[in-house]
Amino acid sequence: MKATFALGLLAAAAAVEGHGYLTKPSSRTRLGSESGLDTCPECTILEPVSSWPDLDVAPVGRSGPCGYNARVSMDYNTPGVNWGKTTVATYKPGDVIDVEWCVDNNGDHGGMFAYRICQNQTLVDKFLTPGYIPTNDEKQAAEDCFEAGTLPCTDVSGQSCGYSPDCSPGQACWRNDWFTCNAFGASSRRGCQGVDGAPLGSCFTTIAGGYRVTKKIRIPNYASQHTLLSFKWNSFQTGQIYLSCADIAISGSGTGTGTTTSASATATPTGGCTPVSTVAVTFNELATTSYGQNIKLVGSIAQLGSWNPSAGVALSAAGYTSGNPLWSATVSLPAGTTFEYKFVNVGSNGAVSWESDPNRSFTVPVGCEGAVSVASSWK
Ligand SMILES: [Cu+2]
Repeated sequence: MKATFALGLLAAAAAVEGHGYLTKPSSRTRLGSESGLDTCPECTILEPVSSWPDLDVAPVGRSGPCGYNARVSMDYNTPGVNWGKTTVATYKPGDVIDVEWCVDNNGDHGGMFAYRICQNQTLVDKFLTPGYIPTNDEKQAAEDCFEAGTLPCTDVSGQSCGYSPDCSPGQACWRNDWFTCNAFGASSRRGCQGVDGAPLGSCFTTIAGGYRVTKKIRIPNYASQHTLLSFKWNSFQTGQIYLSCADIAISGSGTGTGTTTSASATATPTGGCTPVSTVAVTFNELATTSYGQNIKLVGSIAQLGSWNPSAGVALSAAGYTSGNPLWSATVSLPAGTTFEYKFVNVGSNGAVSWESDPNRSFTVPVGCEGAVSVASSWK
């Protein structure tokens, strides 16, 4: 089990330095580092707390939604010398924007992360007033507001929004509105650095060099001349949470990006054939297995078990040979359905191993074809 493996490392990992912070847009923490006042921007840590599997349960205390760096006694919940007084970026409501954070090579704890905007200006103003440090109650109230203002991964059409490989269905971390790092114990493209697979040094950290982690978020339909974008990373490996904020403005008329529905974009078939409402989709997966192992198809829609392997679709090995290890299943699905999926290998003892990230995705074609097939190989 992955969880057992991770727990075995916990004692050794607790002393590991490293970690991460928001870099694009420029967070207060990044500006603190660039001004020379913060000698370890990736060390702004809320600890020790319960960071997993419930991502929202830990009180933020003095860390607030913008972070407190105990190493250099810097509270990023108030404007400082070179941050917090002006905005670093202006967006329009509905804009889809690129965001980036940086994880240190020595402290990639895996887990999940989120970007949030609190739409209560009165609360946010407490964090924009030079010389004023919000009380812990105000920090918690703002954190609750930021949690309510999580910008879902799923708001950006075309973005892959999978579930954490270190989380199980039924656990509080089983959610794909947050972004997920790859499996903590993966042998390749592991953890948060594996999300982009970017080279070491692709962003700045002070301890062992950083790896950038990029995603897209959609700015909400909300306007403010000065508000905060808060970044929160919950560690899977350690009882740590990383928080940082960027000062941004949201103004102008909305672009509406991301609000279009995918169904309307699908071409209407022409040529006199009869459009079908359901399509028989055959999945042909080449996967070498040993005796007693079975391959199942698990995905984001109910027909594929809603990511629950025990409710997934069993593939047949009727066509399996040593030279062509074919597993196959046919599922009837509504035309136009878009979903993500993976194959899993279920051992004779019930142990489930998943294919590596990223998730596969598929859209059932709309048209006159009543059957399609999808070929793939175990990855
Ligand atoms: Cu750490």
